[in-house]
Amino acid sequence: MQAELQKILAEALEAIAKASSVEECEETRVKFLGKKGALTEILKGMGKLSPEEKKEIGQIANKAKAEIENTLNARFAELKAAAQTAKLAAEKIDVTEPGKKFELGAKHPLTVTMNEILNVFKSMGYSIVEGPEVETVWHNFDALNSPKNHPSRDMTDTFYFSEGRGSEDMILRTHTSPVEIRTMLSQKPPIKVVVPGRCFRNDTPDATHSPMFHQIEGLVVDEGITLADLKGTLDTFAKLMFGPDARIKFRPSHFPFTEPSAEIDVSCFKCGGKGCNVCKGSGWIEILGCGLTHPHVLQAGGIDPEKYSGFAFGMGVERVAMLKYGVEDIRLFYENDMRFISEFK
Ligand code: 2NM
Repeated sequence: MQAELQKILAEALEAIAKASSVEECEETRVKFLGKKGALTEILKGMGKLSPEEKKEIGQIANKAKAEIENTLNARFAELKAAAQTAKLAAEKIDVTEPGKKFELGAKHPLTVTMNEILNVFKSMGYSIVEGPEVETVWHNFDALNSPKNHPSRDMTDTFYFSEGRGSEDMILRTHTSPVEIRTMLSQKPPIKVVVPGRCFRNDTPDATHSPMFHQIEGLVVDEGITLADLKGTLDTFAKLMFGPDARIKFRPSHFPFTEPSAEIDVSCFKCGGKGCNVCKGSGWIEILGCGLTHPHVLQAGGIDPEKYSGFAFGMGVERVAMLKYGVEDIRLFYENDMRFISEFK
């Protein structure tokens, strides 16, 4: 038994010395000291021995066990330290390497333009409101005094969600005006709001058309609102947006939702009115449509047109941005090409 113990000890020490990883070291521990390990098996057989032999063999066995344990622990520590050293070496960072260059993003030119327009109206005391892009035919057309046979209602112009054209049918809004209807229905005058948002028209894309584009519309409703308020407001807007020398000109026009209606030209911000490539030689640039809110529209919004009057206006954000930045093709706004977007940093 003594010889057997010596043999196990020698084998164990050799196995420990050979163990080249923490895992192998653990396997060795189980093999010799585990519940079914070689040394454990030997000690189980000691019951059959005489008391003297028990004492003698027990001492040898305990010594062998202690030696195996100590050697194992030392080897464990050694291997763990080696593993840690290897890990640190693998993770070593050369702090003198040049850093990765992170390109700073840029605000989209449409966002910049939209915020500029909105900030001008905010400075004049307007609230910003938003509403759904999916609308009912009623909010988008009927409530806005649009004739039942108006071509803008056609499937060739408007995105319908169904075959029907009834007031309850759903479409993608063609302008942000339905939000003004919702505002009138939920707020009492005085109302003074600007409404930014996406609009959708079934247009074939080209340099100046996109089936999705952005509008900003405004609506003011109160007692005694006149065309003079509209003119003063838009003149102030033009000067704050395009500079103190900007002038505006009203051209009669027609919209179903306003009466009278006008289109506004602003003196060319590039040439100041002399004529250039931006204004195509005329000195003027068309920037928005406007008018006094039609009594039918006020009525649809639950507002008494005998007591109240209002004005409204609308402009295309893409158009303003194209003029301002000299962008020649509207489609560039939607391609997310960083070379284009970075030009506006
Ligand atoms: C325009 C031109 C003229 C307009 C009308 C309304 C509403 F809903 F209040 F009646 N909002 N915006 C309007 C008027 C829009 O865009 C060219």
